[in-house]
Amino acid sequence: MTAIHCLNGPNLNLLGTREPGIYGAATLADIERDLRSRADRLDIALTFRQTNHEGELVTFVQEAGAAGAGVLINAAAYTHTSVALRDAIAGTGVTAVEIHLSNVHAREAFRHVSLIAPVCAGVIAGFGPYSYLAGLEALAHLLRGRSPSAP
Ligand code: CA2
Repeated sequence: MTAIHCLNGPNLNLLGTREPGIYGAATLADIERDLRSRADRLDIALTFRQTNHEGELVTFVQEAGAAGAGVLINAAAYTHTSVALRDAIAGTGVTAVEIHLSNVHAREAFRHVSLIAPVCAGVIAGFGPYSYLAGLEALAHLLRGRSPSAP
């Protein structure tokens, strides 16, 4: 069975409580529920996690690698700053898709830079919670294409 770990970085636990103009009204629990339902339909084993700590996010990536799972990641602010996260994705060899709720390229210049994009298979940004669903579909497509049991 295809396994995907959806990893969420700092402050995403606040979704739906503040800044609805940028991030919308959905909470992270709403996003998890919809993602889980899509994952069930696609026969994907989904693990969903959030942390406010950089080192813990690194550990989550390592755990996904050890489990042979793909990584769907909204690293939030660590996207733009974390060499450790980039090294974890590259070093574990996980297949990762970077996602963002907002269109980071239409925002401040510091959000235009992603340290993890070069070590991810692709990036989806700007579609609100739908970025998670699109990212799941794209990652499943990649993982199944690379699996010996894929049709
Ligand atoms: O658009 C995205 O998904 C981001 O990853 C969200 C991050 C931001 O640093 C990235 O540049 C783009 C911020 C997540 C913080 O979310 C909050 C939600 C409600 C209230 C405050 C922060």
